[in-house]
Amino acid sequence: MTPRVAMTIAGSDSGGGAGLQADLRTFAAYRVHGTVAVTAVTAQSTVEVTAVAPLEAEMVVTQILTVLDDIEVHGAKTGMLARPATIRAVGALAERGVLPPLVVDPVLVSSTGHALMELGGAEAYREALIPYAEVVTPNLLEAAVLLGIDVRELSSVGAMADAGHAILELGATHCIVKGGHLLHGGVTAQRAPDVVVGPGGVVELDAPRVATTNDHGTGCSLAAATAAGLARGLSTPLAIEAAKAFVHRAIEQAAPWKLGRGHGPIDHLGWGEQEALGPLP
Ligand code: PXL
Repeated sequence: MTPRVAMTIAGSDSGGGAGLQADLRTFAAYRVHGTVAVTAVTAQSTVEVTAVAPLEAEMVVTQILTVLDDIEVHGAKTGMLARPATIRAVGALAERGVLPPLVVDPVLVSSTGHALMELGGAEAYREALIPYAEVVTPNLLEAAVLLGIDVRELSSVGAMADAGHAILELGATHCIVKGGHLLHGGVTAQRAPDVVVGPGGVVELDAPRVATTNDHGTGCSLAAATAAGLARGLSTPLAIEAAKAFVHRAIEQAAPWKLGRGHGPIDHLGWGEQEALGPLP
């Protein structure tokens, strides 16, 4: 058996919770071989991002082309791209048809409020990368920035669906507007509904909110799981549904973990389940 292959084009999280580290664990959980184009190195913990060092866009492209020249890759995701020039360079590869089906997580700002993208990122995503995305996965804040609206306008499932449709007008095929940051408004904080908009219409993927601070890397993992599902040959709607279930389970199982003083990682590899079986050798 030769595994299917996915690629993450993403930044490194030194704390290991988000970024390419979360993506590779997600690929492993899906039994998909993971390849990586690193876009930036971040110095961060579960509490804060203290520094970001982006790579040159050209180096990111070289990593991608070097891998693609040798290995057939069946699905890809972009995470933190750090620079508008990198967004445009990856978009140019997608335009040339060089990349496999692409999941674009339009990362702009970390949950702790640290900028993970230089100025001009939203415009670059809109113009140069989202048009080639099979799936785009903005959270509420990213959707608002991409559309130039106030995030408070996205406080209902209906408004999230409208935002998803507006993002599809940029050229993407599916959009998941993630409700994880939804705190007020028509939908209560007890739910974390994601709204999926695509050719088949609007689907609300609802899940009870898990009471946990171990939620770092959930956005990265959802996009990576969707790319892994596509790499395994799932249809896009099924890949999205499976990804949502995967991340929900990983959040639930990591809820008791105590890794760091801030937002800890999620349980990609089902370690919580193994604990129930007793200690490993
Ligand atoms: O979740 C966005 C994200 C992506 N990539 C890296 C990150 C983060 C959030 O902290 O650190 C490297």
